[in-house]
Amino acid sequence: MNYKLLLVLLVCSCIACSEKKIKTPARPNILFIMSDDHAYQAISAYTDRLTQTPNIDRIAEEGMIFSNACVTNSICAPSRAVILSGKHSHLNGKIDNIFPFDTSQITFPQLLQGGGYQTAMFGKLHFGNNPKGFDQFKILPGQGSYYNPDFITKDSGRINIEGYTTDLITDMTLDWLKNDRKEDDPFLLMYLHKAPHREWLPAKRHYTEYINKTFPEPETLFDDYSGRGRAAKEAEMNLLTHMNWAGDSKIPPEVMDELSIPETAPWDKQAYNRTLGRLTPQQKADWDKIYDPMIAEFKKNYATMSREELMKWRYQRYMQDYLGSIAAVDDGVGEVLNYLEESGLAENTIVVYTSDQGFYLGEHGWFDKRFIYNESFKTPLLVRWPGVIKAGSKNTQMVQNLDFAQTFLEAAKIDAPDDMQGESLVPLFKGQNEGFRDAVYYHYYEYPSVHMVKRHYAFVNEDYKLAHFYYDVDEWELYDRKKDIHEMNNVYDDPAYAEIVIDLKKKLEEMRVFYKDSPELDQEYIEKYKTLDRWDN
Ligand code: SGN
Ligand code: CA
Repeated sequence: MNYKLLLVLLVCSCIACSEKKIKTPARPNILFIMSDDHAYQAISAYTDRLTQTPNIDRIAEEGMIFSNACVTNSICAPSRAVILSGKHSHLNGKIDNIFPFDTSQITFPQLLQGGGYQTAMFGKLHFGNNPKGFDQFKILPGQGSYYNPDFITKDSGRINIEGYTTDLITDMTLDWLKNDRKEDDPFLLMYLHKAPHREWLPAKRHYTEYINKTFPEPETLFDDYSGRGRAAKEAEMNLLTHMNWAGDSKIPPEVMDELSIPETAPWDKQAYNRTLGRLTPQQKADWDKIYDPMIAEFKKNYATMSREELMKWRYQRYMQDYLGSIAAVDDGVGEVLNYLEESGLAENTIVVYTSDQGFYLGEHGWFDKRFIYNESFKTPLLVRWPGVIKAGSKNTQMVQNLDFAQTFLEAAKIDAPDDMQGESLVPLFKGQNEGFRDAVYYHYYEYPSVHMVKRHYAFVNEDYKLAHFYYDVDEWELYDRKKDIHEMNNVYDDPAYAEIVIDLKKKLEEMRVFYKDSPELDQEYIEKYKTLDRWDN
């Protein structure tokens, strides 16, 4: 080989080398997967009591599962605002589902975009306006629909697509990864499911399996709320008395009339027509084929069913559709994870699976969320980051949705603004837990509203939960988390806890000051809420 040829070969291989380098970005990609109302009780990586989610579980098997992840305000749009802004609701201003998000404030996707990330969002946002900081987005208007949904798109305005929403959001996500993503820049991809939000319509491929299943009941299904204050007693989220017969349990309005079943809410029948009314004739025929036998059976038995039997029946019906809706989410997560692997992207991609909050799956006789009690306060969190997180690790720290912004900014090597209020989880990913917070702050506002969960703020550490319910009550609740895992007994007035109450009240006050919350702000938000002539979400 002569020298000239050798030189040419060397130069060529150097170019190839540097090209290869450019193609593997030093900063990680971020795939943020969030579903809506997905309870940790319905992820088999947490418990396989109710269902199997093999694909979501893969993230924990190859990464880290957080058993004490929680939210700051257990409701949809406020949770999303906390995630994007890295600030508590009282500072980012999105305290409820009603008033729109203030888009003049900085969110972490804007910072990533400005810092060289490609950004895309597909699915549910629920802000009342479009997201800033995204190169591409297709979002559902408001709550979105399970079938044949409308999407608000960045490029083509409002469009309607025929199909099952969970699958459509997965397809959009895959399509962006395969066809729109530029190879050389790291990305932030937000893949946001509407499922398993009410009214829980599964995909056709899952109808038969789930409608024929029977699920174990929670221990507290028949809770009478006697150990707690007015907030739990007056909430409207009981499976028997507040869940819609038509909209939720899928008993058609004409069958309700035939059986003289009154609507549980004034929009009970309307909810059925709104959701199932969207199906094409073929989709409706497919639905009826599987749901009709269930309805016929119910018609036969209804007159002789006791309240207890009806409660049990409603729980099963609820779980069949709720868990059935999750099955398609799990399928979609599997498809996206597979693509990351096939394409070689998995190596340098942080994958997060979480929900905008937890959900009651019959615990305390409830569905929905909002409360500080465990099932809605906690949220699933599973994170995979090859090379940083050890496969199969478990973390018990009290992490919050407040922490995502600073976590992603640290991973992307971009400075977080000083006024963000979370803590980066990157050290936790590396197994370094020292110095992480040992208590969290919580504040729920949307009242009076659907489900009638009263306003409350709270201090929570590993051992206790102290909550103050206010506005039309002035009640305190204290739960001993180690002794009363189901939170059935408020021990605030128990003399044995007198010292603890004094100590925790002080801590709660300090925490309110630390996070810049105050009675004045509480009042300001109450006054703002009063300007509404109706609440709507
Ligand atoms: C709708 C639901 C409620 C739910 C809120 C908020 N009713 O109003 O059950 O609590 O959304 O949910 S429905 O009959 O319209 O489905 S959130 O996830 O967006 O906060
Ligand atoms: Ca939600």
